[in-house]
Amino acid sequence: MNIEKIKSQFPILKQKNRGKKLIYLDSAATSLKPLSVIEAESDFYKNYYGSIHRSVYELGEKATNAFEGARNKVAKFIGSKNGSSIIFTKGATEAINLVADAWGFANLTKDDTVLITEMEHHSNIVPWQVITKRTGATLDYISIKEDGTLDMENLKNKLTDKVKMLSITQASNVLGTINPLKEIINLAHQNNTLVMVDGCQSTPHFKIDVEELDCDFFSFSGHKMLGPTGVGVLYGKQDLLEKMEPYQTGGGMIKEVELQESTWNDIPYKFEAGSPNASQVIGLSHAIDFINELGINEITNHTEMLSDYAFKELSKIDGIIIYGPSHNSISIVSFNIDGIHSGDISQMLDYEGIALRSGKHCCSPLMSKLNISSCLRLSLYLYNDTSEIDLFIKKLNTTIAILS
Ligand code: 7TS
Repeated sequence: MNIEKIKSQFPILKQKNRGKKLIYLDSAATSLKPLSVIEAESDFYKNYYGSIHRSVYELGEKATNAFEGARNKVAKFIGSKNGSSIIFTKGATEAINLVADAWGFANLTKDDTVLITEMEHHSNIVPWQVITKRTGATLDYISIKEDGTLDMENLKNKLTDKVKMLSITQASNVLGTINPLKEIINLAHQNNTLVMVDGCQSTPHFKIDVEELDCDFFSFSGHKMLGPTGVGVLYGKQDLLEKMEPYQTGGGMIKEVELQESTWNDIPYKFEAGSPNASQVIGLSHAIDFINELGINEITNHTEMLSDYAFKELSKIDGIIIYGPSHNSISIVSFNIDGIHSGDISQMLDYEGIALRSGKHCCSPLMSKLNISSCLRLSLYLYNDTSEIDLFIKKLNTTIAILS
């Protein structure tokens, strides 16, 4: 990949951070946006803006075509045969809440268990806490091992006939661990357990094929994969979505409305109440074009190479503690420096132009498991190169020398 050419397509990389050249190392929180995505949103507002799904006039028709075209593009991108399995939400968080609420409320009882893992983001913990409390069901956690991978023996032991749902991240936003989903989903299905996948960190980095995985639900956010904020996706198997009650109600999601009763629209519209986030959805469709043009496998190779390099260089630092497996394809490396608070380091690096995150990364249970209160996280994407890692390591070493 020609990284210089790629960089030139991200206008924000021309900005400075605290007066220094911006080195952006926080893509797991949110990715930067290429000009094509920024312009796609503005083009929609300038040239064919109209209310979608409800207008006969030409502008509205063009807008509706772009919106529905985006749905089909997303379906293809994640290997779904049917556009009607793709529900647009405002993000992965809303997608998981949708399933926890709409599926969970109708299907969970006090005798049931929802299983998640110790490496989940709060977005895949709290919705399940709330719905298990409301229904009287139990929420249980699969352990992780010392090396930051999932304890498969523990998973097998916990997968009892009480477990109705297993909700699991495909890739950890702190450890970088990639979970063996195919095997996990097979085990769950043999046990009649449904599987919801949080694909937030995996979708930007490697090829997703929901049909091949055979997951029941899959969610991700547009803003982590070059798309706009305010758009995410829930994929669901058609038979499950058809049986589920709506999550939110109002315009667009109904067939008939009478004074006391209403009937629901077909999927996916049943789950898209209100005027949709059309500009964001159109922006996401252009983000997918950008990724497809580069090639998702090329992106995987590049970010895998970057994280291998970062691991190698970081490992040379005295007093560093790195969390998670020493290799991953999503370019995440989390660490602490013995005796120095992670927040102090990220603050000092900020003054060197380097943007990276420190904190709990919305994974408090994982922090407790690792016995730490916070850590630093380096996360890289297709616009990063090894020279940025070199500069980061150099500045990190200076920072450590000052703070030690
Ligand atoms: N799941 C995972 C694995 C995530 O990393 C995130 C966001 C979410 C769910 C929620 O996504 P949202 O777009 O709905 O907010 N992760 C992060 C992060 O690691 N730093 O900031 C946000």
